[in-house]
Amino acid sequence: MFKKVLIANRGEIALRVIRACRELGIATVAVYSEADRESLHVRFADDDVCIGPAPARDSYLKIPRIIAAAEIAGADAIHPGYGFLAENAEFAETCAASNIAFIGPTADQIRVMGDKAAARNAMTKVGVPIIPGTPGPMEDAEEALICAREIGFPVIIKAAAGGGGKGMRVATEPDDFVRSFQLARSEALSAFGNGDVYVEKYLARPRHIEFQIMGDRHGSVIHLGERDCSVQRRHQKLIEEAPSPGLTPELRAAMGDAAVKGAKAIDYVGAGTMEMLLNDDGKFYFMEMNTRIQVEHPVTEMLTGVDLVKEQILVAAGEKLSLTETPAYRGHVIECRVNAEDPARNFQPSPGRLDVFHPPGGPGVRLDTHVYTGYVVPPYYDSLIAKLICQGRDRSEALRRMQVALESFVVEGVTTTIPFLARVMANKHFQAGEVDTKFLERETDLLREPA
Ligand code: MV4
Repeated sequence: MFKKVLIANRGEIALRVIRACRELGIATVAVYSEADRESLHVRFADDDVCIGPAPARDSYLKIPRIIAAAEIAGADAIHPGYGFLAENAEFAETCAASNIAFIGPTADQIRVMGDKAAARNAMTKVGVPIIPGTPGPMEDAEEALICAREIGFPVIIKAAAGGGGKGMRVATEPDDFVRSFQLARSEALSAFGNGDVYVEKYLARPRHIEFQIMGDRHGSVIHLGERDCSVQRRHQKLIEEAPSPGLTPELRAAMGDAAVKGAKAIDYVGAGTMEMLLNDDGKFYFMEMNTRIQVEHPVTEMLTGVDLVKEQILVAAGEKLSLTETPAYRGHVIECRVNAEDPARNFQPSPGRLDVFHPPGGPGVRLDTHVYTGYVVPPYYDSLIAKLICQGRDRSEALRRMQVALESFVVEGVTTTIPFLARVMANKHFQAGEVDTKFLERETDLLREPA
């Protein structure tokens, strides 16, 4: 087993990884930017190294500084968390070349899933359904238009190097296709340094359903159920839940089988997520795979009782997964992301001092956070201050627990999304489980405090 793990991250996920290491008896090293000197991850780790100024590009994204910190502190493994370098194949490669275990998949696995066109091909080969579209990237706009007509409008043009909603354009009719295609190509080139784009059928109101995958180096790949992440805004997830209220047992089984088959196709090792779209006609498609632990992983942890971060560490050290099949589900789980943002002002960040931070609690309530009364939310990073996860015997108990928890959650000094989340919980469509990726575009009243 590893002796010392460096956590190449900050905030709540750094604390989450430190906890898992402590349970396993592994020492920890925190890295921090000058803006995070007072952060809990620095205090809770056994060792800490400052890696540069506040902007992430000068600290949390600097590969040589993180590798140097690991060497100085004597870490034999690095956990990347999510965001920052978590899906950077070059970072995974540099770790390996420096004799440091990367707690995650191989660089090749990150690379193939990072190229969304290559990922589609890998899935097609093993019979995992993909959204009808071009077999690969298209260069010529007129040729692409011929394909688009065959696919049928509306279509969506996606950057191969994109993902998570970056570099996408919808073309509703042939007349605006060529212009959209050229724009998508030049945007992809300037955003990712890679102008490859492909074309897909555009689904108007899909649900976003993702399956949690775990694989080990002994050939075992399992899924741990799905999460419904349809409530999003500008590709930022706000609420996640499991099981999805939109799946029948048959659909769940079919999607789970496809997710495992897709991950097995690349001999996937570690924690990963197969993102799928479920169309309103009941058909599902692979969309992309995330090769990291995700923000919403606690939903699955509460649903299954499995510690996913501990499994990641065990698997990276060459051990077998602690379970051989999908575990039983324990009722229903909902997660709300609490951000220091103002929903009425376009979710504008609201950094600053937390004059009061009084968290909720009770049975079935989990709060993953790095903040405390007096903590100053810095303006440099994403504005997540807490993840509130509530479990119940069924959806209505989980939902009620979430409502009570949100009502008793007191944060003063910054504007937070707590009142907005409480309004979503009280929304009749949300309560009925009728959500899709356009939910918030329809229910715009939820963004403002009622008069
Ligand atoms: C789509 C789509 C509809 N049709 N692809 C958004 C994130 C990125 N991973 C892909 N996304 C989408 N791809 C086709 N062919 C709709 C979206 C989409 C979306 C997907 C999941 C959750 C929220 C979303 C919000 C807008 C668009």
